[in-house]
Amino acid sequence: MADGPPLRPCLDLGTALIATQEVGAAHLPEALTAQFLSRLQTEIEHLPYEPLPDQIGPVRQNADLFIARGGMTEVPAIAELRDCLVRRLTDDVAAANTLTGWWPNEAYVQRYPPGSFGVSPHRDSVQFTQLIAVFTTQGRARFAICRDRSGTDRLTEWQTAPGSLVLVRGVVSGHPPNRPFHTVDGPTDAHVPRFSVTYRMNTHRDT
Ligand SMILES: O=C(O)CCC(=O)C(=O)O
Repeated sequence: MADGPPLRPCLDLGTALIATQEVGAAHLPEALTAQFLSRLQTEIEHLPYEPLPDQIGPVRQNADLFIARGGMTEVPAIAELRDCLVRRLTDDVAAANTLTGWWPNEAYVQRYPPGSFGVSPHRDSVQFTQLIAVFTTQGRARFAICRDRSGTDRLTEWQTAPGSLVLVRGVVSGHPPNRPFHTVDGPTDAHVPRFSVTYRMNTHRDT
């Protein structure tokens, strides 16, 4: 049962959302409350993960994946965080009128073992609309916005850590597509796997 809000009450989602829309991405180092972070990590620790394919087109990746969809009833902390994130974006944030109807119907839970190289530079698919929200729940890794797929020119780079949130711009209806190339390195710490939970609204699905 819930015993505290997932997101820190003082979180400045407004500034982060405007930055995401203007420059493509934003980083909030401390987004989750400590209590909720612990609950979320416990929930995702032993999900039935499947290894991601090593390569999809030009994108190389080294992680395990579990996807929760629709009502997400099997993962109540993930569902609760989704509700809270959407509520905070729509109630608290003036710029949220540009996020009309954003309802993430998918949560991608990724586990990066120590020694993984992460995910090479890529853009999220066009079916993921408006916003992509990436929470780190355990471990640390460099997350970078890149000029192009080569990844040689990192425009912005952050250290993700437990409780942090990265927002990435998705496709916005009526605007030219300008999804940023981004990449995440493998876990920074040699013995600690990294876990992330990424919320996406997949327009190719009904729920
Ligand atoms: O695990 C992450 O930090 C996000 C990885 C990513 O960019 C993706 O799955 O598209």
